[in-house]
Amino acid sequence: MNEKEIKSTSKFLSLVLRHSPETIHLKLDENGWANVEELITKCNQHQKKIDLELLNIVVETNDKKRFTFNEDKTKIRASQGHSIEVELNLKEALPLEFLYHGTVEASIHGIKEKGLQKMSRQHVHLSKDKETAIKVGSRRGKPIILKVEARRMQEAGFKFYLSENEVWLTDEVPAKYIEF
Ligand code: HQG
Repeated sequence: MNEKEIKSTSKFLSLVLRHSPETIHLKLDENGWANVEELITKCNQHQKKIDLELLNIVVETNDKKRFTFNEDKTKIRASQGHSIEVELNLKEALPLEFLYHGTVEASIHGIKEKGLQKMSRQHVHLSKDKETAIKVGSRRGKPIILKVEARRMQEAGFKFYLSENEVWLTDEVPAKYIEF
């Protein structure tokens, strides 16, 4: 099992568990869970070679803990990042004073105008520290880090959720709570 295989499997799982399960004719339940046996079978039928051992390694070693098994390991889902509608039963949580968002220059104009929006995902994603936000922004180019006044938003009635893998999620961030 090499790094490359693990990473490509993680990417493939992100695709089918967050965005388009139909690519491999997989069905997720309303909470985003896929049946593990069905997932393995359907991946293999669609030219993505995978077995339980590889799946276990991907779940356990994933840098962001993107995927979780249920208790008896019969089901698996992505902890956040979905574009398809799923009910994750996220826990509402009390954010720190500030949270961070990594983005790039091309998005700044739109963010100043409309605040941070979900775009194609189910939530706006925020990070608890700048380092993580830099990584998120770097996926698109030279990162720009925005500081979000999370506590003040929360006091004004906005809700925050913490995913199982510790990503902060919210519905939107109006521009007035963002330090550019
Ligand atoms: C931008 C990865 C213009 C926003 C990461 C971002 C994260 C706007 C892009 C997770 C805007 C959306 C999510 C507005 C927001 N006008 N642009 N009003 N509001 N944007 O990928 O936060 O590795 O959907 O700044 O680590 O980049 O996949 O969101 O650049 O946790 O597990 O629109 O995905 O996790 O991009 O990333 P995304 P994101 P994984």
